[in-house]
Amino acid sequence: MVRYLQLAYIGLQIYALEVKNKVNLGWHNEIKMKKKPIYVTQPYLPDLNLFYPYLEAIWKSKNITNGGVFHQKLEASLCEYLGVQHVSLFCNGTIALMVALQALGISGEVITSPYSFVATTNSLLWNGITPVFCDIDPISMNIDPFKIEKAVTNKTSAILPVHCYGTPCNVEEIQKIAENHGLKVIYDAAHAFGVEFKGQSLLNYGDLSVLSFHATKVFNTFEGGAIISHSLEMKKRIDQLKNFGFVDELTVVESGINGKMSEVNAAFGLLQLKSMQEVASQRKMVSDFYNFNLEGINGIELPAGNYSSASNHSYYPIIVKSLFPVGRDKLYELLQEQSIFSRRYFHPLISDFPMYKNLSSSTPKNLPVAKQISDQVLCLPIYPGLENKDLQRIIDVIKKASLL
Ligand code: T4K
Repeated sequence: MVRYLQLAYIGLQIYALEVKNKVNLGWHNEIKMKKKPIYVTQPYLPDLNLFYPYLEAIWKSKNITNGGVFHQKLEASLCEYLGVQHVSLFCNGTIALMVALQALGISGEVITSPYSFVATTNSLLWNGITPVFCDIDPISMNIDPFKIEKAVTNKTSAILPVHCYGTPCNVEEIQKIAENHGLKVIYDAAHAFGVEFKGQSLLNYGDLSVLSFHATKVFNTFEGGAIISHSLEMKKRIDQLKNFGFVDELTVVESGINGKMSEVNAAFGLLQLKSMQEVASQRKMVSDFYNFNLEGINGIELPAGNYSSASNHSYYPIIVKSLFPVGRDKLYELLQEQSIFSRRYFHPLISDFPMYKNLSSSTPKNLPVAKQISDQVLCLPIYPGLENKDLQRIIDVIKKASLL
C-alpha cells in the first residue's frame, strides 16, 4: 500500500512538472507546431567538445569569477578583434548601460531613441534620469540628428543613440551637436558587434559604447556585455563601478554594483571569437538570400541597412507597407501558422510603455516616423546555420501573402 502511494505521488510530481514546462514554454506552445520551428534567431554554439578544455581549466584553478585569466584574455582579445582601446566585460548589456551612465556622471535629461529594446531607456530610469525621446530617421531607423537640437534643454547632459540592427547612427553629426552643447554621447551598440564605419570600429565614436553579448546577439557569451572606453583612466573607473566600488581589499569609494562577467562566460566568449569569421559569412549568406528573393515584392521594403556591406547582419527587418495585401500583424500570424517565429522588433515603441507614455516627448506627434516604422516592421529569422530550405519556407509564405 505504501509502495502504491509512493508511486502515485511520483506520478503526480511528473504530471505537475509537465504542466509547469508547458506553462514555461509560453506563447510558442499555444501554436501547434506542425513544422520544424524557425525562430527569429538561434545562438551560435561551437562543438561542445571544444568547450570542455576551458571548463577543465576553470575547475582546476577554482577561479570562477572576479576577473580571472579568461576574463583578462577575453578583454584583450576583444580589443584586438574589434579594433578598440579598452573593453570592460559585464554580466549583461543592461547593467553595462547603467554603469556607463554612472561612469560619466550623467543626470537630468538624456535624449534617446524610442525605437529600441526597452533596456535602453530603463537604464536611464534606474539612474534617476529623464529620457527625452527624439524621432528617428526613416532610412537608418536611428535617432534623427537633425531633430536632436530641438530636444536640448538646460537639463540635458547626454545623448544615448542606438545603432539599431547594427546600422551606424550619423555619428559625425551627433558628435557636432554634442560638442556644440557640451553633451556626452553614449552609444547603445548592443547590436553593433564588429561593425565598421569609415575604416575603423564604429565603437570608437562617442564617449562610450555599450555592447550586449546576450544569446540572441551576433557574438554571445550566453549572457554578457561590455563597455568600450577610450582611456585607461575611464576603464579603471568603469571596472571599479562594476565591482561594488572597491579600489583595494578594504576600500570602497563609491556605490558601485556587481556587474562582473564570470569565467565560464568569458571562456565561452574566447572560444566563440574563433568562429566569428564563419558566423559573419553565414549571416551574410542569409541576408543575401533574402535580398535576392524579396527584392521587388510590391509593398515589402528592404531597409538600406540590409544591403550595407558594413552590416553585421544581426537582424533582417522588412517594412510591410500599406500597399502589401495584408498588414504586418497578419503577415506575422501567417508566418506563425507555419511555425516561423518572426518578431516585431521594435513594437511597441518604448515611449508607449506605461513608465514612459506620460512624458511630453512620448506624444505620437513628436515621433511620427518611429510610430510608422514600429507599426510596419517585421524582423525575419537570421542566424548562422539557417538552411536554404528553411529560408525558402519563409519566402514562400511572404510571396503567397503578396498574392492575397
Ligand atoms: N540595448 C538594445 C538595443 C538591445 O537590443 C538589448 C537587448 C539591450 C540593450 C540589453 O542587452 P542585454 O541586457 O540583453 O544583454 C531579446 C533579448 O533578450 C535581448 O537581449 C535583446 N536586446 C532583444 C532585442 O531581444 P526577447 O524577449 O525578444 O528574446 P527571446 O527570449 O524571446 O528570444 C528570441 C528568440 O531567440 C527565441 O524565440 C528563440 C531564440 N533563443 C533565445 C534564447 C534566449 C534561443 O534560441 N536561445 C536562447 O537561449 O529579447
